[in-house]
Amino acid sequence: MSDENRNDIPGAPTPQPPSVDEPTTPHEPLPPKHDQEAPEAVSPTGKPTGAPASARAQSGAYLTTAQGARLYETDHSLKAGARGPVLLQDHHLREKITHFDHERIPERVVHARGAAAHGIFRGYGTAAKVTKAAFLAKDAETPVFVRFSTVLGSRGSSDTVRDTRGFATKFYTEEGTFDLVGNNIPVFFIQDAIKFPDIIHAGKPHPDREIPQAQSAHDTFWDFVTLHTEAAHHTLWNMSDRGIPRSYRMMEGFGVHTFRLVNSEGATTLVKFHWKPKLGVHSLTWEEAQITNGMDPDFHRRDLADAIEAGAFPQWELGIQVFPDNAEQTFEGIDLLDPTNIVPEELAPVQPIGLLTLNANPTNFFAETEQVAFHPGHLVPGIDITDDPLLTGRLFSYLDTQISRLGGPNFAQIPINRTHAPVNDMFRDGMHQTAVHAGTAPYRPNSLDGGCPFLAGADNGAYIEVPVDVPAAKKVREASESFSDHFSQPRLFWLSMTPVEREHIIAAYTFELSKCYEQAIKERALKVLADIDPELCQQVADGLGLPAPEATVPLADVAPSPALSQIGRTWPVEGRIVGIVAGPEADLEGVGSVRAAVLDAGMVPLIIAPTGGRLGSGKDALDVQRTFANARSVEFDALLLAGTPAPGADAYGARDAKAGEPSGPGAAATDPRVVLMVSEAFRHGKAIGGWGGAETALEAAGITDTAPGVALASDGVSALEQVTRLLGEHRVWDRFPAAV
Ligand code: HDD
Repeated sequence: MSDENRNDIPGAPTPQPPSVDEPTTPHEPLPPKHDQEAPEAVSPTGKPTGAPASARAQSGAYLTTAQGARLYETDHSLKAGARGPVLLQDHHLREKITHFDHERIPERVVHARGAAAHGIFRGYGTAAKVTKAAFLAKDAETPVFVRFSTVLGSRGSSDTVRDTRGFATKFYTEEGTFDLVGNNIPVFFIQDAIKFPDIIHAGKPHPDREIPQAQSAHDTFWDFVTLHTEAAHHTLWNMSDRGIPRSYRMMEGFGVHTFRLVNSEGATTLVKFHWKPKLGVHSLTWEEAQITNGMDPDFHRRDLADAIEAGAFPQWELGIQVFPDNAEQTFEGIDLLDPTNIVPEELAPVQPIGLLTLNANPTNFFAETEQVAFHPGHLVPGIDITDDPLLTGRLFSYLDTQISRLGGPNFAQIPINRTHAPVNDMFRDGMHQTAVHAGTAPYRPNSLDGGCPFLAGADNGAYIEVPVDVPAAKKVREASESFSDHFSQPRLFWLSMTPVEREHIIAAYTFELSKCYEQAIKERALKVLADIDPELCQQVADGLGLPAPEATVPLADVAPSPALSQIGRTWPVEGRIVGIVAGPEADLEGVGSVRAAVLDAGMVPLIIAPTGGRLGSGKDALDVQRTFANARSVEFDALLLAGTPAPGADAYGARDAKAGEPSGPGAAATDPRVVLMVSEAFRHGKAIGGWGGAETALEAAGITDTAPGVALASDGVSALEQVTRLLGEHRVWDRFPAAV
């Protein structure tokens, strides 16, 4: 604010010392950008949801108190003289500090760290035979909000830890909100919700020192999962590459439980929900995950937000596996009520029923990502539950936890949690009530408010539970006998893995168990592995330096399910990050053309140069996005080593090399940071292309130009063509097994 304007405010004393000038003169805020409006005022499709504009957080150009009184100063407390004591009567000071003191709310007891996005779900209409859910109808479009998360870590923990990932979707349907609260792993550690506090206490940091953070590599976790062998299947998935996804955009999602669908005739079907990512299912290597933890703890959060901001909207197909709703609730001998079981896709194919597109980042992390409250009991007509004892416990837990996390029973009124269907619930008052309810008769029946609200029937969209038979039985604290096979399904998963994936699993078990202090826990873990597969057990035992025990159960004769492997298919490369390494005398024309070609292929080019700024001059100058000092190989899906225009030119910054002794024959011409980047990229199975002198960097890293996945060409664009083909398979799998 200029001094001239300040004098316009009647009675405002000249602040002491003078305030910093406002960067602009006061004016009314610009109309909110589409995605800056409160989510209840406009959905991501741009459809107004009927909420008043006054519900928006900010209005007016002037800084005010919470009561709307305009402020002339906010940088100095009210004092008795510039050097005197601060006065208690300073309401603005007290209000500002008090509000700040209460800014944090309890983090989620599990899934505390997450990232989310808005999007749209479009039904294909293919599920019409099995469900009457209106949002699944052909071309029906429903706004959604999806939150991805890790399970064990605190809010501030790292993204790329080994853990299960949450995949929770809120569908704001016209028939009420449907929440599909799933994970990226299709099975769960326990079969009964009563054990949830136990598994989480075991997985969270030890209660004495509160370490380790966001890790399963510690005694209590392995103590629990080896004492409860029903956890063997989920644990094996965690130790596989699924435990360290490359990106939230490249994860499958699973509803885990079996759900019951109801069609318009009242006929029921059992289903399992699957999310299939358009970009394929891909993972980090363990070494990449560890380096990323330090280099960019927000790696997955940033990746999701950047992709959406760049317009590379991630997509998933929703699919269902369909099973007859029989009295036994089994399919091909697999108990559908046991959440430690999958049904192989070869036995029941996943049938696509709709498409999810995430197309808008949250405007405010706290208001949306932090305050969103999911619940597996938020169902719509056409979708019902089964008697899975894990699901039943969840139906209690989620509402209960929100009451303490969000401070009372009115969290459904928080904008991100508001349903897009009309609400008339007769719930009144309570902490943080923001509605002004009219009428005098919040009870039913009543004759004072005209009898309103009325009950709906099936004809006008009431949610009516399916009247399924409940078998006559004795009250017992027991599991069904069919829940007692804990090893056939982990064996099925193990046998479905390719040799590279098995190597990674062995390395993960060996790493995690070697972090345990208790010998008895390691030995017990080996016994569990022996009952899954003797080869797996032997290899982990070798790594731990322990004898491999014999199996205690007959090994199940199960057919592998190739659909469980992540390797062997090709996928779109959209959104992949290609690092272009350019030395001090790089072929700038070539760098410019390859950069354009990367963009044309729908990928993201990042130029890595010795220093920041621009490469070249004039209109063809290129911005540098990363420097040799701040780039690390884990950021890139592939590397392109730019050539030099003349032989013998300074290809990769030899003159800037400061640290480390060069090691290879080409080392004299290569900055050691480039050598590290290239050798890490190679070790992690990444495609490496290059032209005109690129071999010097390869030589320096001890890599021959005939190694698998190395594409040297006469120009950058030809090298990129080969790299793009390699990227479709995610990694150069021929380079494995390697110790990563
Ligand atoms: Fe849970 C959060 C997924 C079992 C109790 N769970 C939570 C979230 C996801 C899942 C994705 C984070 C939602 C968000 O982003 O806000 N949980 C699962 C899956 C399970 C599962 C796929 C098994 C199939 N959960 C489970 C059990 C219980 C809970 C058995 C308790 C008996 N889960 C909770 C919770 C959380 C939660 C304590 C913490 C924060 C929240 O609910 O909102 O209620």
